[in-house]
Order: sequence, then C-alpha cells, then structure tokens
Amino acid sequence: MSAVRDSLVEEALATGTLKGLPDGHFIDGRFVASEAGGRMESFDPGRGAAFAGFAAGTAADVDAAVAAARRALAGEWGRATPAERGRVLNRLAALIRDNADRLAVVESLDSGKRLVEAEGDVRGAARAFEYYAGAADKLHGASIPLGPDYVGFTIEEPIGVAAQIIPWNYPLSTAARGIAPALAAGCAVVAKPAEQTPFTCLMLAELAHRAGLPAGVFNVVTGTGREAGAPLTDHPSIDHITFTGSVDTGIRVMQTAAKHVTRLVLELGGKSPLAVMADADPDAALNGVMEAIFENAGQICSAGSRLVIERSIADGFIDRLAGRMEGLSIGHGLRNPAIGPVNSAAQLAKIAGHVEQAKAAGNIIHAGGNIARPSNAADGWFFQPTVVAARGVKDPIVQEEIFGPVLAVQVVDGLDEAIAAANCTDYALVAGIYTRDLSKAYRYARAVDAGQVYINEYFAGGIEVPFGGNRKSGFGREKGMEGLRSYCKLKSVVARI
Ligand code: TXE
Repeated sequence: MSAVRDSLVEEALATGTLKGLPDGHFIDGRFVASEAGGRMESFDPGRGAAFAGFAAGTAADVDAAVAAARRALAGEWGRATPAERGRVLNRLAALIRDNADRLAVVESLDSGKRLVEAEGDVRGAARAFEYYAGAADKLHGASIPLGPDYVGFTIEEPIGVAAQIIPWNYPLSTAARGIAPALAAGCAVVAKPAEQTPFTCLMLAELAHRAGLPAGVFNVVTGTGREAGAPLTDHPSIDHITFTGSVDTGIRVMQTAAKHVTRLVLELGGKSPLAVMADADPDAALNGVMEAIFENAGQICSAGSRLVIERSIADGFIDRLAGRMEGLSIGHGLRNPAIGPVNSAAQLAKIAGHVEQAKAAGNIIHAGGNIARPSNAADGWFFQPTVVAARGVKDPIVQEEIFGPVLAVQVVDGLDEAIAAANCTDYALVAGIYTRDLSKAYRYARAVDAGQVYINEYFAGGIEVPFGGNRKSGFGREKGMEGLRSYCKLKSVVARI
C-alpha cells in the first residue's frame, strides 16, 4: 500500500483533476508555451470530461525542438562515452521508480487504463531504461577477417535525431521502449505523444533532465497529429522515425518519410490469433484468453483479438468464457475494476460500430455486445466485454482491428486449420497458442506469420524480447538488442596495412 498513491487517487476522484501536471512543450531542457499560443484539453475517459489543458504545438515548436536536438548532438551528449550514457539512463530508471505512484495515477487518469495496469507500465518503463543502460556500452561492432593485408571492422554509430510518434493506449511504455534505446545508442529525441495522452511523456522528459541528460537531448512537442506530428515526420533534420499507431497514419508517415529518405520503424495494428487446442490446460487457456483481449480494455496492438479454438472443446470453453465475463466489474480506471473505460468517445463509437455491424450481419453474440454505463461512472466511455462468433474467414469481425474488448471466435478442426485461420488476415503482429503438445506448438510457431509467438502464456517476455510486426502490422523491431540497432547506422571500415 502506498499513501502517496492513495492520496493522489483520492485527489483525482474528488476534484476531477490533479495539481502540478506538466504544462508546455519540453524543449531544450525546459517547459515552454506553444509559439502560436495554442492550447487543447485532455479528457478523463472514466468521466468523459476534460481534466487538464496542454500546449497545442505547430511546426514552429517542432522546428525549435529539432534544432535543440541537433545542438545537443553536437555538444556534450555527442561526446559522452557509452558508459556515461548508461549511467544517466540508470539514474532515470531510479527516478521513474521514485516517482512511480504519480506517474501511474497520471497515466491512469489520462488514458483511462486501470491503475494496476498503469503501475505495471511504470515498472516496465523503468525496466526499459535499466535494460538499455546496461546495453549502452555493449554495442559492439564486428571484426571482419580479410586476410593478412587488411584490417576490417564495423562501428555502430548513433543514427542522429530520432522522432517518436506515440499512441494513446500505452503512452509511457511506448515512449520508454523507443526513447531508452535511442538514448543508449547516443541519439537525441523529439517525441510527439498522442493528443489524448500527453502528460506522462512530458513527466518522463523532465525526469530524464533531472537524471543528468543534457538539455535538448530529449524534447517533447505536444499537440495533434496533423499540426505537430506531420511537421515532425516531414522535418528534413530528422534521421529516423519510430511510429506506433494506425495503419492509415503509418502509410502517411511512410510517404512523408520517403520524401527525405528518412529511416523508420512502423509498429501498426494487429488482429492477433490465439489458438486453443483440445489438449490445452483449460484453466490456463481461459485465463490466457481473458488477459489477451481484456487487458487495457482490448486497446493493444498485440491483443489476442481472435480466439481460434478446436471444435471438440469450443462450446464448453465459450460457455465458461461467457460466464466469467458476466461477473466482471466495469468502472473508472482509478478504482481498479476488472475492465476500465476505452480511451475516447471516438474509440467507443468505433468499437460499437463494429459490433453493431456484426449484429446486423447475423453474427451470434455469446457475451456483451453493448456500450456499458456503470453506475459510478455513467458518463465515461465503456464497452461491455464481448465475444462474437465469426462467420467465416472473410467476416469483418475477423479481418478488422476493433481495438476494444471484443473477441472474435473462429472454430477449427485440427492444427492445420488453426494455422490457416491464424494466417487469414493482412496483419502479422502476434500469435499465441495453448497446447500441452510442444511439437504442435513449435509447428504453429514456425507456420504462422507473426513478429512474435507466445506459447502457453500470452504476452510472455519483456523488454529483452524483440517486438514488431510483418505485413500490415509494420516493420522494424523494438525492444531487445534489435531495438538498440534500430537507432544505429552501421559503418564498415577497411584498411590495407
Ligand atoms: O491513430 P493514429 P488513432 C489503431 C486502433 C485505433 C486506430 C485509430 O485501431 O482505433 O488506430 O487511432 C499521430 N503524422 N491504433 O486515430 O492517427 C497521433 O497524433 C504524424 C493502433 O489515435 O495512428 C498519435 O500521436 N503523426 C495502435 C499517433 O500518430 C500523426 C495504437 C497515433 O495516431 C499523424 C493507436 C500524421 N499525419 C491506435 N496523424 C498500435 N499499433 O498500438 C496522427 N498522428
């Protein structure tokens, strides 16, 4: 139990906001207002009401942030040794832990997610900085054997200024998983958090500064995608873009990046299958399926949003699933219910639209299916945990990312059909399987197109494990040592001796 956290939760629930939220962009080591003076508001999804204002940035603020990042690279940060960079990141990890309560409460209030999940995200963010702190001075090149008359080797150089476009579903953790390796590699960063959730990224930048990061190394410009995000990705002085968001915006970012031949990592959506085979441990599989789709009310790129289940166990499993869902509490994220709100009115309308379309097409709804209005948070944005039977592989409920607590069920016969069902969408981010037969599990892992496969525990692993997608889910990898290399440019040096 933490008294600090409890008093922050009480303050937020009683007053509808929190005192001391960061205000302004964070540019060159300090908070500054928008050059054009613009402001916008962030909403508490649990109440469906605005709780704080923040700076609405434009191209002028982006220019200032990119210029600060360039200066920082040319200054002491560019000369820091990898070990010195690692020490700063370790201090930042410690500061994140020292400020964990405040970060978690702000994250929950801003994004709507349950406080326990926000606390997990904060721990994950600290862990990301700790992991890459340890990696900063282990980023070796290779020596290349060319015979007695040559010396050949490679150097991993920082790519330069890295832009980070961050979504609203995991504001702090997405920022951390991109910014930590960028700083470890020696880059400078300009981050643009989602306009729905700007605050924890600003808090992170301030903590980084307190940890000893020189001014200008980590800048944050808040505002909309159109006014602040687009000028950032279109900036000629940006060397790399990490974008996490929708496929449509990802395509736009890629087109913009092409103009300047800017490197990019795209982490887009998913429609990830979770196969449950007849021989699976039924309780572990049930818990796994629930967590895969209901964590963060289903607003996860890697959510297990399709249950692919063997016919012989399908009816009993779906009955148990529907039974478990009836008892789930829904409410304000800071009250730690089983399911929190979705992030915005627009997202709620999108989810409801998909489910209404399925109902109209005749899909059977096994559970949920409607907007929820919990008695203690009636004006918030909530959707019931929902299970929908799919009508074949072409069904939109199977093909389209809903990004909400809606599980589509595909019934199959045997492993080959499970693999075919898993591979039936344009997305290829994650796939999971529950089975006691390891040979089946590995065959599935080989045959599905996905950036990562989870066997008998969905979301297994952490910052150590590379993460990213194929096809419409994007390309490039974050996390792990692969994530660090995303922020490096490789130089080969060969000498005749
Ligand atoms: O995404 P956008 P939205 C999916 C999910 C969701 C849908 C729409 O299905 O329902 O996308 O969400 C910034 N140039 N995911 O509209 O537009 C924007 O300000 C540069 C999946 O919120 O992709 C925000 O910071 N940046 C996903 C970020 O892009 C631009 C996470 C994401 O917003 C921009 C979120 C532009 N032209 C949504 N336009 C995942 N992969 O986890 C917007 N942005």
